[in-house]
Amino acid sequence: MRLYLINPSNPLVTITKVKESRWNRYRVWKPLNLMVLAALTPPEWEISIVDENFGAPDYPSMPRPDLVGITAFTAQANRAYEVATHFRRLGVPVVMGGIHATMCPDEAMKRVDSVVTGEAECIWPQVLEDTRHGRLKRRYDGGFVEMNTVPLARHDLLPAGYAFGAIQTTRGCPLNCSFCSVTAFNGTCYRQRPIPDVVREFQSIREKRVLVVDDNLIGTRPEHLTRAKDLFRAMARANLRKEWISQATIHFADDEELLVLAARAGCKGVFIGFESPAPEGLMELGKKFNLLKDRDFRASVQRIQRHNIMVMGSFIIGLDIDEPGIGIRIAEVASQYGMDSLNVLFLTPLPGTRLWEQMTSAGHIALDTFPEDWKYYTLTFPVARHRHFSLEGIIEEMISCDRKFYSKSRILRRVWSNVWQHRAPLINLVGSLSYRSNLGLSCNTYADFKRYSGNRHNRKRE
Ligand code: B12
Ligand code: SF4
Repeated sequence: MRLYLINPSNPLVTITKVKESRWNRYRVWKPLNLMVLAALTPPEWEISIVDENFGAPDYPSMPRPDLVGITAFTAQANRAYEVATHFRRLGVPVVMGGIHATMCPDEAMKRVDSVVTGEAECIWPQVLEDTRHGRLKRRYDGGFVEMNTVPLARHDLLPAGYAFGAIQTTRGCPLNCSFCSVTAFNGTCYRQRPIPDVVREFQSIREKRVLVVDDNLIGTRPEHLTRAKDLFRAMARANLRKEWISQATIHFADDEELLVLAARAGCKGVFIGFESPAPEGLMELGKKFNLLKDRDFRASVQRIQRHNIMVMGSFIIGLDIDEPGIGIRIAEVASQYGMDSLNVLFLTPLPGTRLWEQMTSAGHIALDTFPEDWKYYTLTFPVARHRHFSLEGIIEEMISCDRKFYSKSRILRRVWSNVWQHRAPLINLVGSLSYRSNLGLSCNTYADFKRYSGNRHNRKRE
């Protein structure tokens, strides 16, 4: 039995434009979900994982599979349906799972043979068994699984050539920020994998550098912090010789012992969602926990960096409280905080989030012809109408922000301080060059986007 597991690409995502900018190839991340599905698949299946981010293969010239499994973020949904159509024409059953299928199962069911919602660990073996017996159901629900059922992913199945390996140690987040899908998708309960599983899986990763994909590595409660420390101790004891980056909240800065242990375990960087330079912005996004009284963000960033850990911050543009000039303001604030890198995204209503509910009921979504418009839900296009900005205005804010933060002089200054403070200067340099070279690409893509969507943005918001 032959199984293809496919990660569809979205050509609008700049990191997939490897030909246009060679720096991007270092930013193509492994599709961990497909490596997990492969690990759940019994040995009678011959598995090929296809990651279209390195270029779509010539499917007609490939041997006919018995089953195709496709994953998709919302932004990949269109391409997922194209690939599904190809295989269904050949009579090959297609199963779709992952976040988009979970949030929009009815849409997906019209375009594939079977939809798996939720997490796959307990349900995937049944899907395969049903396929073997020709009784594939239209829909399965995997729900939220116990973390000791998460297998060691099949890291051996993807070719070399990725800059980073990938691993997951926790799922779920109780904080439910308005724009984020994680709480709706992985639940409010913060679930942790057994530490020995994580250590064993780390040992099976061949890349020296690893992305720990957890949404919130340290959780929210004292017992979560204790577990994170235990994990870091176990990783250091195992002498993994890996350098890894992950995502956490700003509270990562608040516990000196945690920072010492993380650095010892190989932590080289954390992505932190700062989201807005204004407290009112954090309130609007429901990210109140960033509002710790008297929080000095610059001092927090420095506390993390003292352990040779980079701080890669993200902000959102297009909140109701944002006014013209917000782009430059974010670039300035990010520099004041001393962040090593900056990722700014447009406020985007993703299906299943609280923001989606708010914006659909208020009629603020401009790009709402689905599934066609999903390809613009990369968070790098303004798909909604924003209170204080025209379409052109908000794009200008984004461009001015990136130009300011990624100017040559600022990049040099940051990389120099990384060298001086022993904080992964190479990762910072490659990331910055990739951002900088994508600025030109983004401007062309924005021009196409304005032509595509212009009229739909013109309707005024109250
Ligand atoms: C790592 C990651 C990335 C990596 C991508 C890695 C990859 N897969 O290629 C990078 C950094 C590149 C990335 C980019 C983006 N990401 Co991202 N990312 C994540 C993150 C943090 C973890 C995903 C992961 O690996 N999880 C571990 C695996 C094991 O879990 P899983 O994917 O959920 O898979 C399980 C089930 O879903 C299911 N399943 C999945 N696929 C399939 C397929 C079949 C056939 C079946 C049966 C089951 C199944 O089984 C798996 C095991 O239980 C998630 C947050 C999250 N909690 O999901 C956000 C998340 C998926 N990203 C998100 C977004 C928005 C993006 C971007 C569009 C925007 C951005 N700038 O961040 C880009 C665009 C990417 C693109 N190419 O289009 C959103 C997606 C929301 C949505 N509705 O699409 C999420 C949920 C974060 C959020 N805050 O809301 N991302
Ligand atoms: S943005 Fe981060 S903290 Fe907020 S709900 Fe999502 S994962 Fe949790």
